[in-house]
Amino acid sequence: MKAILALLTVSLASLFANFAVAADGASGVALKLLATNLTGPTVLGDYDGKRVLLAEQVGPLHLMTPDGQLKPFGDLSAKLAVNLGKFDERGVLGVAMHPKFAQNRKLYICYSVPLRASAPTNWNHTMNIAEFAAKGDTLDVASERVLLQIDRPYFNHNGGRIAFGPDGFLYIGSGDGGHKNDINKDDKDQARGPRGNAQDLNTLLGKILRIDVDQPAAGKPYGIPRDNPFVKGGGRPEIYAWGIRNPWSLTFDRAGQRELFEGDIGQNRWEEINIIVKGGNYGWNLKEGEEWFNPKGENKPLEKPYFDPGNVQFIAPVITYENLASAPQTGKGKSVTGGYVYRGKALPQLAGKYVFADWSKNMGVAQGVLYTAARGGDGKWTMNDLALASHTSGHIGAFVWAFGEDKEGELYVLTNQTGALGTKGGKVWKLVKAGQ
Ligand SMILES: [Ca+2]
Repeated sequence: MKAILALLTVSLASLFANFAVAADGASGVALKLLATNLTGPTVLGDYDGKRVLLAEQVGPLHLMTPDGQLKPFGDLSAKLAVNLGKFDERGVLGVAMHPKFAQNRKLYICYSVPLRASAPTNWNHTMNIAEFAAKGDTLDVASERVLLQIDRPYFNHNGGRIAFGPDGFLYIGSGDGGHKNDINKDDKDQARGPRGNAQDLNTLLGKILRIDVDQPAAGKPYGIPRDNPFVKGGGRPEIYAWGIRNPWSLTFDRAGQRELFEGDIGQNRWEEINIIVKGGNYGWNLKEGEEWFNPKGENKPLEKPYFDPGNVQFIAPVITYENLASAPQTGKGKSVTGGYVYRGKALPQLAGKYVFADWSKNMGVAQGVLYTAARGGDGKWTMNDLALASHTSGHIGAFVWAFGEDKEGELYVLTNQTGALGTKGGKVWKLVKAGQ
C-alpha cells in the first residue's frame, strides 16, 4: 500500500509538473525537426559556414544543409569498439575542426577502438584522438594520424568530447575509467590506485587535457603547451584540470570571457556543470557536487574527505541538480548532457544563458528535459526548465544525447528515442523561435 501511495504521489506530482510547464510555456522557444533515421547522434558543428558536420556514435559522419539534407562525409564504423543494440558509452564521441580547417582541411576525431596490445589485458578498450584530412568533402580515412591513445578499463565514463580553445590548443575531456565511484570493482580489476583515477595526476583518466596539434615535440605526435600545469613535473604534462568524473560536453563560450564549460555526469547524488580553469581540481571522487563523496556508499555523503587531500582548493560546480537515484522526489534527472552558452541571434531571450539538458529521467523511457541557466549579477547561476512551445508537454520526449552549434551560434539538440544504440530513432532538432 505504501508503495502504491508513493507511486500515486509521484505520478500526481509529475502531472502537475507538466501542467506547470504547459501553463508557463512562454519561453518562445520551439524545436524544429531537421533530420531523422539516425543512431545516437553525438556531434554537430560548423563545417564550412553553409553546412554542419554531424556524427553518429556508431560511425557514420554526414554533412547537413540548413534544411536537414544529409550527405555522407565518412564512416568510422569498421574501426570502432561499440555494441550495437545496447546501451554503450563508446563510439564516435568527439569531433573538432582545426581552427584553420578552411585552409588546412584538418579535423580531429575522438573515438573508441578495440583494446590495443600494450594495454592491461583485462581492460575494455582504447580511446583514440586522431587527426584526419578532408579530401574534397569526404573524410580521407587513410590520412589518419593517431595523436593520443588512452586505454580504458571499462566501457563507460569515457567523456571523449574535444574542442579547440581560443588559444588554438586542443582540449580533451577524459572520464575516470568507469565502473562506478572511481574505485576498483574487485581486487583483480586494477583499474585504478586506492585513491581513484580522477585525483591521480599520473593517469590521463578523470581529467581535462590540453595538447598542441600544430607543433609536435621532437619524436612525438603532439606538443605540450608550455604553460600546462605539470610541464615541469608533478603529473602527466597533458593534464590541464582534474577531479573530473565523466565529461559529457566540453564547450567554449564563443563570446564573453571565452570560458570553458564542462558537463560532469554525477554518480548518484549530484549532476554538475563546471567552468574549467587551468590547474583546477573539480573534486571527484573526493567530492560530488559540494558534498564529500563516499566511494563505499554513493548515497551517503561523508562528513570529511575519505583521504586527506592536504591543502587543496577544490573548485565548486557553477550549476548542480539532484540526481533521481538518491532523490526520487526532488531530483531533476539522471545524467547531465552539457550544452552551450547561447550566442546566436534567433532567440534573444536565451542570450548569454547556458543551454543544457538531462539525458532522461528514466533509463528505459524517453524523458529528457532541456534546461537553461542564467548567471546573475552576483555571479551565481540559476537553473530553469526550458519549456518547448513545439511540444504539448513542454518536454522533448527523447533521450538528449548531445548539443551542437553552427557558425551563427544557433543551437541544435541531438536525440535518440531509446537509451540503446539499436534503432534508427536518432534525430536532429534546431532551437528556433516559436511559431516559425
Ligand atoms: Ca566536481
